[in-house]
Amino acid sequence: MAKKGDKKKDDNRTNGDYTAGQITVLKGLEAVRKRPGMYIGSTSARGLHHLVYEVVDNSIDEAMAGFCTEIQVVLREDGSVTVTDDGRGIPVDIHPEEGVPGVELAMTTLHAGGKFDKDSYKVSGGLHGVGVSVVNALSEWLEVEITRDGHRYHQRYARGIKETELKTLGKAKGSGTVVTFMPDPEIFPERSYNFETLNNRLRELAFLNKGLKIVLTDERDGTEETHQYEGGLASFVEHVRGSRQPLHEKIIYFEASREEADIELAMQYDDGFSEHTHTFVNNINTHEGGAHLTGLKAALTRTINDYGRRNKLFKKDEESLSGDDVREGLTCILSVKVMEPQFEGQTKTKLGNSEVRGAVEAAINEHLGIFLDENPKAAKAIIEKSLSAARAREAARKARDLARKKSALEGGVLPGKLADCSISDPSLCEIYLVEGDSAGGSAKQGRDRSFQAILPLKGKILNVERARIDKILSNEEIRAMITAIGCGIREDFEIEKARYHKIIIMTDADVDGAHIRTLLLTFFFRQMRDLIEEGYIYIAQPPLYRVSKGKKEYYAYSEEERDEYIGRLSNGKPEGETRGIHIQRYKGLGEMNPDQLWRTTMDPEARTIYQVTVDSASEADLIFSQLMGDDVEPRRQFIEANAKYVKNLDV
Ligand code: 0RA
Repeated sequence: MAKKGDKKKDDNRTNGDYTAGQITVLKGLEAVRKRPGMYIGSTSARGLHHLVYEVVDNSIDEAMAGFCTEIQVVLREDGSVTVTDDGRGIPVDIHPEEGVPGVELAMTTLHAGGKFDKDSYKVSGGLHGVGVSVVNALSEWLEVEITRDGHRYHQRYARGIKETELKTLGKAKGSGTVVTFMPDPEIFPERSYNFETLNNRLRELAFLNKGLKIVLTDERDGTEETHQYEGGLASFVEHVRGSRQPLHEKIIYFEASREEADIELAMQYDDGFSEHTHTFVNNINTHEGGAHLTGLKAALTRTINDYGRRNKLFKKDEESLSGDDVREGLTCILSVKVMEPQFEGQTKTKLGNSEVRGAVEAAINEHLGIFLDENPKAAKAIIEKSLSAARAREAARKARDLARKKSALEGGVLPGKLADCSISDPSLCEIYLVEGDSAGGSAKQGRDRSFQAILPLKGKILNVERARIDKILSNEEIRAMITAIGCGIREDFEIEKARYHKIIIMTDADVDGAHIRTLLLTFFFRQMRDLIEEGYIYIAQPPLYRVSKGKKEYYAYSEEERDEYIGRLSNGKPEGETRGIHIQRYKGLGEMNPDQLWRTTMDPEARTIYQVTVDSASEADLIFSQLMGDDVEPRRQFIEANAKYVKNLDV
């Protein structure tokens, strides 16, 4: 370890004489550069965006501690990103044991992050909490500017190693931190930031941190968005609810501070049939739920049943509402902040702290109870809605039992239209959901039947967004899909039973095709969300053009590609000499023969398929509601805008 005042040794560093402390630092950062995926998940676009979240998380921590009111994120034209906050500023004083400024420790020591001063934070967010040193290690260069104690300071690093000492730039008022970093091209093959992806997460962070102002500026095109919500989660619920019709005007909202956790909840019922619950722990979306969600569900069921019973709103004494009944048509956001969260589950998004369950349950029992007592009209509407859900559920149960008897939903009998594959290891198997019987026929002929199954779907499938579960299950196309995939839906969903680990949606490259694709994605998102989270859902990309001359032929998946092939076939000769080149535009899959369909869209060696991912579950929730809800206009606009650009459907 370098000792305080060990100036001479420090100077020697440039001569290759490293101190033990510096060697540890270098080894740590080397490890990050060697295996970036271990620290930021991947070096794809996702990992690239993760860098921004990691830096922003430090500023959010400062906001949660009550010292920061505004965060600014700027995407620079040169590809770098600047994150500015008005917090206390990263400490610059010399660390007593390490002998270097606090900021340098934070920037070069793994896991030190902002948490090297444990006393200054009650709770801390952070996606994986790996800290800003990881961003530093993975940046071609990084500059930090700190204002505090009446001065401005600056330091620069390259690939995690300091390039300059911490210097004073002069006197300055106020306080705050500015971090600018350039993602390293040696690490990230793709370095283009997506404004919407960042904007969705920053909006979410603003909702989750009431009053905090977050500005995102894109200097590449001048776009700017500001997020600041005095309503906190109540604003979040309003946002996620979108245009669904509320059952009661006032959003149920409370904040409670308990020993086990700080709790914030907002909820509102609408006249729809889906549930839209999103839970967070220390600003992290807990997709897999956990203790806080268990507490929430228990409290809702208990409090609403209690209220109904006390106020004689149930017809018979024995009538009672199940958890699913009281959550139908509910938009609900729960955010808890926990001192030492334990994240469990496959994706580490399940809260394990069992003590939080009781705290959440008690707080919701209390506050929801008060709301219902004070708002009898809303309470009555909620109870009636839940009772009608209960009746529908009973009808669905009967329908399902009937279907079971016909063994349609049980494994046993697969749908007649399914051309199944011959091998049985799901991890090697794929199913193509194909629009239309004619394309389905070509796909059946063109496929590799050992591992590819084909299920043709005819016409438009049911819009699950506007249907109740009994109606969904009575739809033949949907039943065929559920049976073929094999893992059931919703409460009965078991991912282990999935018969294929790739479910590939293959539709025409036109507006109808886009509509069907959206319907299918809505179905998976609402009924089998884990399939999306597991990365099982894909979208096939059929070619848009065939460019040929004599025996030579190319398939183009975009207009640019088409033009490139035309150029290739004309050997760079001028326009006039392109005679003999034939260009066919495919309007539907049906225009390709089985062999062409195989070579362009189904052959794993040649095809392009997009994996459907969800960056922000709450935003995806909103998009699907908007797309598939009662309003026709947003759906039409979205489908038209995205018909050609399948990629954008990766919500
Ligand atoms: C530790 C202690 C203190 C501030 C910070 C960390 C801090 C870190 C970051 C990272 C980005 N922005 C930040 N702002 C603050 C405060 C020490 C004190 O003043 O008592």
